[in-house]
Amino acid sequence: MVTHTTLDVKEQLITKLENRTARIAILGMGYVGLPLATVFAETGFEVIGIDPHLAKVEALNRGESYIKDVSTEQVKRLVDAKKLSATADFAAIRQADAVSICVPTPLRKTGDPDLSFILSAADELAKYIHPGMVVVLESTTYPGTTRELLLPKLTENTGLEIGENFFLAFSPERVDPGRQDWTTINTPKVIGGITPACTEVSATWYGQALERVVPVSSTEVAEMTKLLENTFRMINIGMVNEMAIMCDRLGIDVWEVIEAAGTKPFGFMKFTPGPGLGGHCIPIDPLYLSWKLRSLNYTARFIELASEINTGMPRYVISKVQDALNEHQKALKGSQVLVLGAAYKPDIDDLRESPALDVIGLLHQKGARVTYHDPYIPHLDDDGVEMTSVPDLFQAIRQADCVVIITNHSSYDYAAILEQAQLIVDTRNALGVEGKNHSKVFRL
Ligand code: SAJ
Repeated sequence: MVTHTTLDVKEQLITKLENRTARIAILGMGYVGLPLATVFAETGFEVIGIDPHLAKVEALNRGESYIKDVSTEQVKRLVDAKKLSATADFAAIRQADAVSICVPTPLRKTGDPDLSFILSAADELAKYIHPGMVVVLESTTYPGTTRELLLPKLTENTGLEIGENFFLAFSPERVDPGRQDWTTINTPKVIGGITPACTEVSATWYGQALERVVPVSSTEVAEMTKLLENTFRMINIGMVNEMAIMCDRLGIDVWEVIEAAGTKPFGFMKFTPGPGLGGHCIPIDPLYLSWKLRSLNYTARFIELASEINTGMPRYVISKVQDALNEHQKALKGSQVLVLGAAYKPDIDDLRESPALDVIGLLHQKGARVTYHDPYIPHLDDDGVEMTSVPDLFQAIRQADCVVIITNHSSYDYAAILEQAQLIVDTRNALGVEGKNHSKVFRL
């Protein structure tokens, strides 16, 4: 029931959001939270970033960025203008009017969703939450999380009444790390509330900073929208990986097939095969959906099949390396293999779920002598095996019995690599036409 006071609460909050006097708190200052904080701060809001990692808090308060997509110049300017600050103390929520939760939603070792970050953020929020607040969850999760987990934690024992003096919504992040053309500001933002008033308040908030907000009817629709987006990518990548395996059996060049199919101006979207599926989103988010459906006695067959194919790609790459070495009468065991590129995709410095780690692990298991090079990843720890990127790339290339291109960073001189390597397995078609039909190049 909307009473005179609750109408005031909602209207007062909307007014503060519209005149940007509302104070913003962002929980989790990672690759989603920091860009979002800067976007709100740039439009005049006073933003406080809350993160348990003191190193991040201190860096931000020194005016330094640790996220490639956010410049230190921008952070310094916003911190100096007192529009952005950071703290590890969740009590700062007490002063906030609007809170965005941007914490990780990884998988446990068992493959089940790990909601511990969302739950601990909710527990902290429940301590300091007050009437007249709007909370938006951005972390990718299964449909129902906001209503079934977050809502009870934020309304039980707090006396808050959802949609009347407290507003809760879900808005999926759509950050594509490293992308310059589509950013937090200009990427349309889907947002769905627990109640229509929740949608109205949260859409008003985000609409003050983002170019386009797309309100939907519920938090479940917003949660499912994100899962459709990422499941779409995972399944199509899995399909094209299986295409690569089938073309190999048929003796057909899958890269030429994909290029040709890509000339279709409608009804086709190009994906390319690779050594596996990396990143903290695409390989993981769809498994939140299949996990939820299993609890409802339904098997999400497309997701499970795509996941099986994608996770099998590193082993398929190893078989290609063995075949390539075999052409040089060499066994994989004892051969020197150089892995080129470790990040999960080109031109970024992120190792999370990178297939390079699986390929390196499998090469070690097979007894190969493994080195790696990645201009963005100076060191890596592969299940306890500490490795350092080789200091002299072309010396390592010349010394390698086989070079495996796993991540096609644009900074590599592929012509020189082709010239100086003895043998190359190219899992990304990085060598392009020069690599096609070249006697020392094997491709997926
Ligand atoms: N990959 C392929 N073949 C392809 C495309 C990608 O093997 O045709 C691999 C990549 O090498 C990488 C993985 O899949 O290992 C994921 O790649 P991605 O391009 O989906 O990149 P992410 O995970 O960094 O970012 C994605 C966003 N990417 C794009 O939309 C292009 C988007 O799906 C989400 O906004 C974001 O995840 C997220 O945060 O969910």
